[in-house]
Order: sequence, then C-alpha cells, then structure tokens
Amino acid sequence: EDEAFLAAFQARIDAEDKIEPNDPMPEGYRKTLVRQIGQHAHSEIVGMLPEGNWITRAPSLRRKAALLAKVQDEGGHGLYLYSAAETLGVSREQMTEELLSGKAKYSSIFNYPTLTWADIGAIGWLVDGAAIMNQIPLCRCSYGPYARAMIRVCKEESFHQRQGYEIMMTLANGTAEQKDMAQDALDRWWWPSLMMFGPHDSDSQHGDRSMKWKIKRFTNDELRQKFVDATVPQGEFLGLTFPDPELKWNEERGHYDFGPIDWDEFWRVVKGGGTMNRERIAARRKAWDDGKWVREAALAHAEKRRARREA
Ligand code: FAQ
Repeated sequence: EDEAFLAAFQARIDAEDKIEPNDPMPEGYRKTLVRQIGQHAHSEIVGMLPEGNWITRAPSLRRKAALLAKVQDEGGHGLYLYSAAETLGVSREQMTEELLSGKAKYSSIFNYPTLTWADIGAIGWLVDGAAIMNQIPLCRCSYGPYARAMIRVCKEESFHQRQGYEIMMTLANGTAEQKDMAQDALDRWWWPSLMMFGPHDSDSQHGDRSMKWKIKRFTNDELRQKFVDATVPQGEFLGLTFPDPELKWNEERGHYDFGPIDWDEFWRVVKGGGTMNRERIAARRKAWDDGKWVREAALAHAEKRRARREA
C-alpha cells in the first residue's frame, strides 16, 4: 500500500465519506473492522446467556415477555453484526471458529454470573446503558454497513435500558429485602460495567488508529466518563449507593471523579479466568455442534435447488 493510496483514503475519512464494502481500503482498516465487528457480534450472542438464564424464572408474565423480547433482540443484533463483518470478506464459520478457539474475544461483562432477578434489572440499566454510550457514536462510524446496523441496534438497546431501570425502580421501592437485592446487584455489576469500555487510553493498543480512521469517535476513557456522569444521578434517584468511596462530583472538571479500576481483574476475565468463561464457551460450542446438521441440510437444499434451476 503506497503513501498516495493511504493519503487518499485518509482524505475520504476526513471528509466524512462512508466507506462501502467494495471500496478500496487499507488492509489494517479492514482487519480492525473484522476484529471489532466480529467481537461485537460474539458479545451480543454470548450476551444472551446470562439473561436467558432467567427467562423461565421471571416474576410475572409481563416481565417474562419483555425479557424474552430483549434476549431475542440481542440475537438479532448478533446476526446483523455477523452480516456486517461478512461484507469485509470473512465468513461466519471463520468468526465462530475464532470465538471457540479463544482467538476472538467477546465482552468481559458476560463472564459474570446472574445470581438473582435483580441482576436482570442491573444488566438492563448498566450493561445496556454502557452499550448505548459506546454504540451511539458507532452510528457515525466510517464503515457504512457497521454504522447503519448500529442505528437499529441503538433503538432496541434504549428499550432494554429502560426495562432494566424499571426493574431496578420496582425493587428499590419494594420491600427491604427487594431493595437489598437491587443494592447487591449494583454492588456486583458496577465495576464490571466500567470495564466494558476497555483499558485506559494509555493501554488501548488499537485506540489511536481507530480514532484516526473514525471507526471510534471517542476514546475508551471518554466514553467511560460519560457513562459515569449519566448513570450516577440515576442510581441516586433509586436511593442506591455505588460501591466506590471515591465517587464524587468534581465541580472544577464538571465530571464525577471515581476510584481506580481493578485492571488485574479485567485482564484475568478477558483471558478466560472469569467465573463463567468456560461455561459460556461450552454453551456456544454445543450450539455450534448441535446446529451442524442444520447448516449441512441448508447447504444440501440450496445445492439441490441450484441444480434444478440449471437443469
Ligand atoms: N472485554 O485497544 P483496545 C453488547 C480488548 S455490548 C473484552 O482499547 P478497541 C450489548 C480489545 O478487544 C458489548 N475484551 O481495543 C448487550 C483488544 O483486544 P484484541 C460489546 C476487551 O477495539 C448488552 C484489547 O482489549 N460491545 O454486547 C474489552 O480499540 C446486554 C485492547 O483494547 C462492543 O463490542 C472488554 N470489555 O476498543 C448484549 C462494542 N475491552 O482485539 C447482551 C464495539 C477491550 O486486540 C446484553 N467495540 N478489550 O484481541 C468497541 O467499541 C471496541 O472494540 C472496545 C475496545 C471499546 C470494546
């Protein structure tokens, strides 16, 4: 790739042109997108598991219907995202193999267990809240298919966030035991939610390049701060306490200050050492193996139709 090509590509990015699948693009740009979109897709699909765990135990028919719809939405997001990645010349099989072999990551957050019903509230409020904060700017990502997929995804995430917050509100205004459940869920999910935004900017190996190519519009730390600023008043409205003694409004900065993140925990979970990593991958492997005959049957059917058309 010569200098002139890279400069012309950067000029298109700087002019806010959308890059489309058949446009020439630097190999690094393509690879970065395959990595990020693939990992994002895996996160959506693995992300169905912690909440799927509670569908049969939702406390009412209304809660069950909403949770079922939410988990189905996440499945849909995964499918749009796999399709967006496929436009870059990578197959669904390849991406799945990379997930199962541990080469491709998925969000650290889905390696924590969902212990009580309040966790479903906390996930909607915090995890979907963090996902929206990260994904709204991705609607303006320079790569067209990813940006367009994010528009619909964000609308659905916004419904998810509200259903989660409403569960938290109901518990926080319920019996003492229910309020304790809500507090316990906030205690366990708060720090992992902050970790979703990724390492500090100084340790973000892909950050600068992705910002330059306008794949990312804000850095990991910028989005994390926006999330803290938006979420703390919501938690105060619930009458709950955040598990961070250093969390405090900083008048001068116009932002909340917060305590240090446990990066050892983050990397341990990312590298497979979280409570649920093994179980999550085992569930995906089983789904992939159990679906083998369906993929084979669909291919055989398509082949038969093709042969008939050509006969
Ligand atoms: N977990 O250089 P950076 C959802 C990895 S929301 C695991 O800063 P980058 C909705 C990173 O991949 C969750 N790994 O990387 C939902 C890289 O490793 P690599 C999914 C992480 O890409 C809600 C290394 O660390 N959302 O699913 C994490 O510039 C409820 C260095 O990091 C997205 O994926 C992490 N938290 O920035 C579903 C959004 N953070 O690839 C169900 C799109 C970092 O070299 C229920 N992705 N790493 O092996 C992004 O915006 C970016 O990829 C970041 C990371 C911001 C996640």
